[in-house]
Amino acid sequence: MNDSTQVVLTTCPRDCYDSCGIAVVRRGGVVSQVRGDPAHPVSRGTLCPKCSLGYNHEWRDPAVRLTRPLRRCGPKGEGRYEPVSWDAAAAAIAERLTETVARAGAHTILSTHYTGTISLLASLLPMRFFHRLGAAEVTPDTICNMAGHAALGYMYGTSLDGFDPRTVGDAACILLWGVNPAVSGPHVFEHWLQTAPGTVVVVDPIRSATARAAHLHLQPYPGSDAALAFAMLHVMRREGLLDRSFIEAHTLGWDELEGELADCTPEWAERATGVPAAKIEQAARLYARGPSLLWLGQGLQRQRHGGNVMRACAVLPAATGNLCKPGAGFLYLNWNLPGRGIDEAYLTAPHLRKTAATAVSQMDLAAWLEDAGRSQALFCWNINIAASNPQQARLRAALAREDLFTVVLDLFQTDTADYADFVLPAASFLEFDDLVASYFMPSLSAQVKAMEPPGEALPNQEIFRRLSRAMSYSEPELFETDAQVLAELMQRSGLGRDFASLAAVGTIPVPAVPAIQFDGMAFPTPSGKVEIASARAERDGHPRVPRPTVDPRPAASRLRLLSPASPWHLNDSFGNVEKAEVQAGPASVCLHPEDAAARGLQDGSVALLHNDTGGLRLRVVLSDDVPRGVALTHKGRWPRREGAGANVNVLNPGEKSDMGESTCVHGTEVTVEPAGA
Ligand SMILES: Nc1nc2c(c(=O)[nH]1)N[C@H]1C(S)=C(S)[C@@H](COP(=O)(O)OP(=O)(O)OC[C@H]3O[C@@H](n4cnc5c(=O)[nH]c(N)nc54)[C@H](O)[C@@H]3O)O[C@H]1N2
Ligand SMILES: Nc1nc2c(c(=O)[nH]1)N[C@H]1C(S)=C(S)[C@@H](COP(=O)(O)OP(=O)(O)OC[C@H]3O[C@@H](n4cnc5c(=O)[nH]c(N)nc54)[C@H](O)[C@@H]3O)O[C@H]1N2
Ligand SMILES: [Mo]
Repeated sequence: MNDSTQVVLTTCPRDCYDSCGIAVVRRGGVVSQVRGDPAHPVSRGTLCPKCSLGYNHEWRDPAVRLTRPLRRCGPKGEGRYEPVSWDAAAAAIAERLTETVARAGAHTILSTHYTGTISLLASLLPMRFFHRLGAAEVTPDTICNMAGHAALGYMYGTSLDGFDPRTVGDAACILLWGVNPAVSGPHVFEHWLQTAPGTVVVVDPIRSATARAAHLHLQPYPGSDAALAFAMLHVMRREGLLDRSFIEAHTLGWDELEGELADCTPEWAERATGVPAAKIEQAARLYARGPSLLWLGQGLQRQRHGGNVMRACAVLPAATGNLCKPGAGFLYLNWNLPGRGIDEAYLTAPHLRKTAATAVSQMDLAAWLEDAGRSQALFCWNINIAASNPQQARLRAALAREDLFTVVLDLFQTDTADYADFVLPAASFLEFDDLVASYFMPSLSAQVKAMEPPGEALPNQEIFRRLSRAMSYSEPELFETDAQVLAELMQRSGLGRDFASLAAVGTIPVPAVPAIQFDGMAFPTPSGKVEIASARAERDGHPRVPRPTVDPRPAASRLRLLSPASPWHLNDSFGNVEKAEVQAGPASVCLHPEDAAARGLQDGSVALLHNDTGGLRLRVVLSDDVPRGVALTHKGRWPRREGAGANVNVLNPGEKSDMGESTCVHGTEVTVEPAGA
């Protein structure tokens, strides 16, 4: 018997700013523990509690995981299934798809997917199959961050090339706007932000854990950030803190915005945003003096005018010359894959698509799925729409359509899987080789197989190879093995390494030395300048320049409901991890004591939250971490594990923000009252 100890270095591919290095300990050939890699610069030997619980329990428990392909044998939504062989499942799915293409057209087959894993093969290689099929694509980012991408695209030409976090030592000020890394990137928070020498300023309506640890916290009412940004610009202009020569040389349209600033005094902004004028002045001075880093959160842009908010905030670096030098710049997502040597087009093979792609916003998914003319079949992979998408009740009713042929790939029997005609068991990141590109740190990491998948589970990409074979497709791109793709990717990357040599070290920095964002003042916009005024935005029906917008506050009886990231969940992953569930406690809503008292609610009472979209009972927690007028709960619970069979998205109307057909979930409004009323 082999009782030796072996450590496999791998990488966490959850949708998180951290992308932690992991050490998988194997004893006697069996995985005994999944923990942080002590040598990894981000995780430094510990995993966050949620991943540690998940990866050491449910994720490695064959009794909890999906292990065999399943065929539905009861009504949709009920979750009754019988195991079938991979061959039988693939043949039946292929037959139905072929028939659907012939009868209704491939555009009636919808593919919805997101970031259940962000590893490159498991998240991108299946695109080859869907391009070949000609399926409609549910635009992935519309559930998360598309408004911000659109906004930064207008102004800077890209949203994917942020500041290099390794230059933080040069930053005198770090401004975090609508991002809460203490929760959404706990290791980045601990090992990057908390050790940074600069002054930390946080803008968040909630006194979040990140805000509590900051030197200065500005607490605007949700959806009022554009006004706050304009007031900061007003102060900078009044006090001569603008970088006129940078503005002159490298921006377009400043004069169209400047006229607007006169009225945007700190006193005006105090009334509009709730932030004291003195704090606005303090933040403006700190940031303008610089060098300053600006981290624009994904939470920030999930508002009705989220695109405009992002544009307004993104004026700050250009107006103060906090760009193109160490310790300066802004970051949304560092997700420029080609910039890291990854040939994205090779991975996804868009040339396999022969007809124009139909694009569907996640905000419209329920409407599409209830319309048989627009949807005959649905693939869900790397996403749990019955938990994370808006209009939860309407979406579930649509998913229950008997004639909507549905295939779900997941590790677990989720709420979404309960509506599938076929549930296909996916392998977890511990069970196959892949690559991970962090969207915060500029790095490339190996995901290394540490154990066999349970039962007959397979990596996403192998599942689609099997479906390609069953469809009798012949394009060689559809059949390249993982080993071939990894070898080709590494070879094309120009990094001078193969997969094995990357796996030996786990993570490498790419580029090797810290980079300067927009080095050489090269902005990939049509003019080559920072387009504060954007003709492209105007053509798309938006204002030419950002505006000092303030979203109207809810009517007196209503509250704004924010539902950001929870420390015990990673989106809807870990919603079924029992020990995390215990730590998270029952679903709750945080209210300001005065808002609670005005509604006859106390700490521990049960409140009914409702609006035109739905209703949900939550336990009340009182806290002045939330301002008056705002209610706070968290995303990430599995509807099936809640008493009412629903989570917060039963309240989410699925309205679109101003740009990118994207979510404005943090703009949701609810009436809150005692549950008995
Ligand atoms: N109310 C509210 N709702 C929100 C948000 C919010 O702030 N508030 N945030 C939104 C945001 S930002 C996002 S990104 C979405 C995310 O929401 P989801 O996409 O639903 O969440 P995830 O947990 O990332 O992943 C979905 C599924 O992927 C599965 N998975 C993991 N690895 C693999 C794999 O290798 N293969 C396959 N096939 N499946 C795998 C997991 O088991 C999980 O069930 O939620 C959105 N919903
Ligand atoms: N533990 C954990 N980590 C996660 C996730 C998770 O679910 N759990 N999800 C992952 C995913 S998919 C994503 S997209 C990221 C998201 O991570 P973040 O970018 O941090 O986004 P959120 O958690 O949605 O919200 C961050 C903060 O924005 C604030 N906010 C809401 N509305 C406004 C507003 O109008 N103005 C301002 N200034 N602030 C506002 C919220 O109060 C919240 O504290 O996190 C990733 N990491
Ligand atoms: Mo997200």
